[in-house]
Amino acid sequence: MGGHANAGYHPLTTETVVQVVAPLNHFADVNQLEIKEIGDGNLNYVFHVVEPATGKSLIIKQALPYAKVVGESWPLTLDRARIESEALRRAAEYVPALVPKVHHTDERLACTVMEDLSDHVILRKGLIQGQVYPKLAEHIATFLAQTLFHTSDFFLSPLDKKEQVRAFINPELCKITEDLVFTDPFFNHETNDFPEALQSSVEALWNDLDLKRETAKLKHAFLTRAEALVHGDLHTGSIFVTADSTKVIDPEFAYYGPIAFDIGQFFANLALNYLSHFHHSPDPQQRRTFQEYLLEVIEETWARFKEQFTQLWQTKGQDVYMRVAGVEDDFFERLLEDTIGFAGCEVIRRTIGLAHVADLDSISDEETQVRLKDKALTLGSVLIKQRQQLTRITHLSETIRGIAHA
Ligand code: SR1
Ligand code: MG
Repeated sequence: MGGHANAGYHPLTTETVVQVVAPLNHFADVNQLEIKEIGDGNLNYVFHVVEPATGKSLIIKQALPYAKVVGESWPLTLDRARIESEALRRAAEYVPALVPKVHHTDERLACTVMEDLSDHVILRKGLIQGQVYPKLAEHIATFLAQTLFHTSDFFLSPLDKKEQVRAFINPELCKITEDLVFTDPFFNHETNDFPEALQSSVEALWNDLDLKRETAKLKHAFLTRAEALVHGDLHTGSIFVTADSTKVIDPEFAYYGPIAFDIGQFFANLALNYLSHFHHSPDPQQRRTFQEYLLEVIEETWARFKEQFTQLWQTKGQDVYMRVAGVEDDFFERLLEDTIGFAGCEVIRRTIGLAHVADLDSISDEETQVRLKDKALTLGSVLIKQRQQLTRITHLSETIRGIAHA
């Protein structure tokens, strides 16, 4: 990333954010704004801008030229801000209610001005607290089916599709996933991070050649299979919720990749939350009910996704082979297998890789945390190695339940 690419860029501050919002004429008086930096993610600044007199507000998200989680020693392309803006706009063509509205994109400053979702909470936080979101499965299934189908070869002409692949080339962010999800956790790599008490389980994983052989296939699919514009980081921290609203945020990792990747990441994060409730829900009955709700979300998301995708396939499918008997069944069969495999990789990397999840890391009792992380490693490994035998979505929920309660 040379100096030229960043010409005119400077990190925003609570003082300079006003220069971005003033030309938008969104607020009555830009001299009366309350501005706070509220970003708690790994990579970016997030400014919350409120005008108390009118109650109007906006979010300004700015990419930094490095990964905030590590510091300036990890340079990172600013182009991810363009990718995120474009991916949100693309999703809004099909599911406007399920993404934040983008008001403005400033490529020079690598920032996006978007709808403020402060009335929502991050799904991960809500799930840790044991909150039930009755519309979650329906909304995420719709988001997945609509965005993935309409950006794929099933819908786009081959020429348009290649144009889209070109527009969403995202090599640096993909490299993060290639390393952090598919490679480093499976080797003794310095980016890994796990408690000492997990050392023998982690070493067993590193020495499991069947596991590595299967993970290599999943990594190869991530590297090569440009099926659709995937969100690329669809964990429960990339989803904002209320009781009746769901908004998918943060598609800076978007690129043309395997359809199963988004679905797998979502399911993996629900599975990790499932495990964490052995700590977060001390009452056994309450815990059981909530854990079963999480499995229902997985099953309902898959069923509704399949239903919607099938309907799109039958009504809008462009390729002549989509009418050939068995082609659709073959597609869904492979999709579920890959979904489960990708879910396994995500479970393992969130447990022993660089970027963890609060669901497990917030467990104060170290012994409990290690015990649950150990189960997570078993689960991830089984999902990767046995994905070909898990041919129904209920096999996935049974596996999560079985390993968690073993
Ligand atoms: C250095 S970035 C670490 C992780 O945060 C992002 O949200 C992605 O999940 C990435 O793997
Ligand atoms: Mg993110």
